[in-house]
Amino acid sequence: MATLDFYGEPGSPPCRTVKMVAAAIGVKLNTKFVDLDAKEHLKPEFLKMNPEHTIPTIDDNGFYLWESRAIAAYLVDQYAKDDALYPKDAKKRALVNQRLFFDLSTLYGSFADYYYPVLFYGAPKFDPEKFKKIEQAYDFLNTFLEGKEWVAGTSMTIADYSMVSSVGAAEAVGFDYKKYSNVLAWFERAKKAIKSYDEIYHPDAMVFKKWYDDAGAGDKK
Ligand SMILES: N[C@@H](CCC(=O)N[C@@H](CS)C(=O)NCC(=O)O)C(=O)O
Repeated sequence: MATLDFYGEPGSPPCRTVKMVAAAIGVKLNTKFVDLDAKEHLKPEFLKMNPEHTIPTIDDNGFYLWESRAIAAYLVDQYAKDDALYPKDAKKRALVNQRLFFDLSTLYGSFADYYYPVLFYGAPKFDPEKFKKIEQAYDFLNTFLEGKEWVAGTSMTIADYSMVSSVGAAEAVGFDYKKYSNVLAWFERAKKAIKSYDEIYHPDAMVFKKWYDDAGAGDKK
């Protein structure tokens, strides 16, 4: 079984994507806990690997890579027994890429933009204008999923894994994704299909919820 070093911490939604994809394709992650509170990600040894100082980061025998979606794509290209999770066919792959970039910039992007100032950077209140962007993103995703089982194409791909992390983070802090009926049906389907869900996903999502509670975020709307 392929093994590589994985730098991350429980609670981080993008770290979850990498852990779930690795589990799905049988890559073993040698996990190295990075304590963001202790600023371990700003230490010179970490910056040498990833000057952008983000987790998840992997070290595959001296090959350093960060950005969860790029890591997921690399793991499938390099180690999966087939290309099901990240098709090589140009059009199929283009659709997966579109959804991954949508997730990065819009679905997870709008979520982070609204929640993170309060959760992590001491903002006293949430900005309601930013909340509208999350709702718009979920409207888009709901539309993409109309009549579809998976977010890109006819089977599960890394775009589903990435968006399960994003929607799961939203679920953990009480965002009402259930009012988007296609998103709700897909999320339930995806959670069942991800074999590592109970082992990886759920405990990590609870850590994320604790961050929300610790920041007293419920009172800042
Ligand atoms: N788009 C990136 C986001 C990575 C990210 O921002 N990770 C956070 C933890 S969830 C982090 O490392 N924050 C520390 C920092 O940016 O200095 C990904 O998907 O990997």
